[in-house]
Parts: sequence; C-alpha cells; structure tokens
Amino acid sequence: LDISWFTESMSLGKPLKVEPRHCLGDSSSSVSSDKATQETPSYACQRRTPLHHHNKEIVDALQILALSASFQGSEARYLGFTRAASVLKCLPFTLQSAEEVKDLQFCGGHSKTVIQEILEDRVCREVEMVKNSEHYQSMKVLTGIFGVGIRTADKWYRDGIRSLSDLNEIEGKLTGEQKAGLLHYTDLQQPVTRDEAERVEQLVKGALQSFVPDVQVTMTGGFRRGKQEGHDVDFLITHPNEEALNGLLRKAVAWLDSKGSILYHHIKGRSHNFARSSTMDGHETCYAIFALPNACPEKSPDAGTIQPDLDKSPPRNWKAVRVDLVVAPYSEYSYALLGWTGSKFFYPLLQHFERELRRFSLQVKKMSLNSHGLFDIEKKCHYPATSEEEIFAHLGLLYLTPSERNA
Ligand code: DCT
Ligand code: MG
Repeated sequence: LDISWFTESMSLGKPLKVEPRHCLGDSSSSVSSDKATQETPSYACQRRTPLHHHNKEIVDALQILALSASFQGSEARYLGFTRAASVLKCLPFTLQSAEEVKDLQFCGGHSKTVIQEILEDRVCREVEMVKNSEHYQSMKVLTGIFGVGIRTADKWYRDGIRSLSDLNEIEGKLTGEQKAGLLHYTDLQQPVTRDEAERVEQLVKGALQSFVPDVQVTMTGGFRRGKQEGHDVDFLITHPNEEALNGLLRKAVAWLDSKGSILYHHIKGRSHNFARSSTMDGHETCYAIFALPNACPEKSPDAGTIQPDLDKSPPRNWKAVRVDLVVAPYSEYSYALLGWTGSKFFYPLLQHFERELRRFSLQVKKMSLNSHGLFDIEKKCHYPATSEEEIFAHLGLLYLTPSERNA
C-alpha cells in the first residue's frame, strides 16, 4: 500500500509562504521532500488530528491500554499506546490489515500486535483482560471522582478500597474537593452536552459582566475543538486593561454562589513561579461544581407520567456540572488559549496535543512553552504573541485550527 499521499497530507511538510523557516519544524525539515513524505511526523503538533476518524475500535483499544499503563505508573507504555492511537486518528481510511501500519511511526511492536488482533478477531485478549481486571475497574471509578488523581486512587487501592462505598471508611480523610466529587458523582459522570455548556456560559458571562461589562469570556477545552460533549466546561477570561481583572473572579464566583448556582468551588490564586516552566501553569483558576438549572423544568422527562411513590425526595431541577474558570492577563491570553484548548487524553496527565507541543518546543526548538508564554532557552528571551497563529509561527509550525488538535 502506498501511504505517501497520506503521510504527505498529514505531515504539514509544505513550507508556509510567510517565512522560510515555517516548514516541518524539526530537524527533519532539512530532509528532501521525498524522504519527508515517507515519514509520519514525530510530534502530534505536526499533524492535523480531526475529531472524527476511521479507526475507532483500534484507537479505543489502544487508549484502554494507555490508561491501564498510566494506572500502573508506566509512563513509557502510556506514551507508546497514546502515540500509536494518536497517529491512527489521522489515518484517512479504515485499516484492513496490520501491514498497512508498517511504515507508520509509533505503530510497531506491542501496538502492532493489538492492531493485528483487532483486525483479525475483532477483539484483543489483552484489552479484554484489562477491562475485566479489578485494578483497572477500581482505578476508573476512583479517578472518576473530582479531586482524585492516579496517585491517590492507587494508594486507596493498595489500602483495600475498591468502590465508592468503601470510601465511607475514610470519609474523615477526604479533602473538601473529594467530598464534593463524591456527593455529586452520578451527575459528574454524565457528559456535559453542548446545550448545557452554552447555558453555563450564559451564567458565567452574566456574573462577570455585572462587574466588568466588556470582559472577554471564551469557552475553551474540548468544546472549542468541536466536541459535542465533555466532562466539564472550561472558560478563559481576560480584558485589555489588566486592572479590570483584579479580584474579578472572586467577586463573580461569590455573586453566583449567592444566587445558589455554585455547589463547590476552590480558587487557586495567580502564581508567578511558572514563567519558564514547560510543565506547570500559574493562572488564577476557579475549579467549581455548578448547579445548572434544567432547561425547561415544565418539560422534564417525568412530566405527565405517573411516578410510583418510591422516592419521597423532591424532584431536582438542576444538574451538577464541573466548570473551570481561568483568568489570563491580556498579554498572555493567546498562550493561555492555546494551552486551555487542549486536547487532553486523560485528566490527570498533561493533555496529549499540549504535551506534544511542549515536547516539540523543548526538544526541537529549545524553547519552553506554557500557558503564559514562550521562552527561548538559548537566546534567553520571551516571544510575545497576540494570536495562536503567531505562536505556531514562532515555533516554525503550520497553524492548526482547534478542531485539528484532537490528538
Ligand atoms: N488544562 C491545562 N491545565 C490543567 C488542566 C487542563 O492546561 N491543569 C488544559 C488542557 C486542555 C484544557 O485545559 C481542558 O482540559 P480538560 O477539560 O481536562 O480537557 P477537555 O479536552 O476539555 O476534555 P473534556 O471534553 O472531557 O472536558
Ligand atoms: Mg474540558
């Protein structure tokens, strides 16, 4: 199978007209175009990754193995499976045989065995074993709690905790965030729809604009990448006059709280220690659980039907929804927008597209990228940017729209 047309289309290997250095972006930019077309670009930020792709079964299987590896603390295996899955998401056709991936980077070895088994038998024994394992199942439940990362879940697992009800034994040791996560677990496990996200947006904008009428609020995260559902709703807040942002988040959240719209919140203040870090960000952030009123209470699914009198609790007219609110100074806004657009693969780990972009910056460009800016380690200077396009240009990468960042 000749895959050169595919690798060419996904390699973003053609130079941008604007500036000669806008080519493939890494050392391989110097190779001949013939060779470049034979190679899958190494970094996900060099490929267009659409939201919908042609190999869901295989990608899902590889991502289960990646998740399981991360639950076991194996970063290398996690990355191996994640990268294979990410490359397959760019494939513009449905795989028929494992031979077709032989020239694709990251799709050899263990991943190739998985691909082959699924193509031949429709199932992969290892994936089935993982899905049925007590460790994987418990870790999925426990890391699904707001405020619980892999390390905490694994410690609990080693202490004999397997399910939510087991947590009653250590209730006194849970953080406020975890208690709220547990209390609203069922709601928070339900995906947030785009319609719900838009209603959260109205609430958030209303609160912020009551203090600063021309504040800028942008929905980021998966919804900006075109997803129709998410596990939360992410917003980025900014204003050209940075003084207008002082205290704004706290005031808006207190206002929403006074209206009964907030079930839990925790505000992390701005930190100035991350200017040159490629792994940490320090924006002022509110991690919240909103009580989102139902769209049409009079048209709730129960309306008009006679309910058996089993549950005496009054019907709820709201749903708990996770919301992240991030404040970025105007000068850092484009970097924060790029960072908070993602994509992510699994919450406790750095998002795959973002992780790849930072890895590319550091390894290939010797620049440290985070949600505050871009720092050239050798030249010891910062690169200001007024748009995401400018950031890609600083890195010598072709621009990818948010919907092409679903790595
Ligand atoms: N992010 C970040 N720092 C964090 C958490 C997230 O920079 N501590 C970025 C990466 C992606 C973006 O914010 C949104 O994060 P998530 O909501 O976890 O990811 P998502 O892609 O929006 O996924 P979902 O649709 O499930 O919410
Ligand atoms: Mg999100």
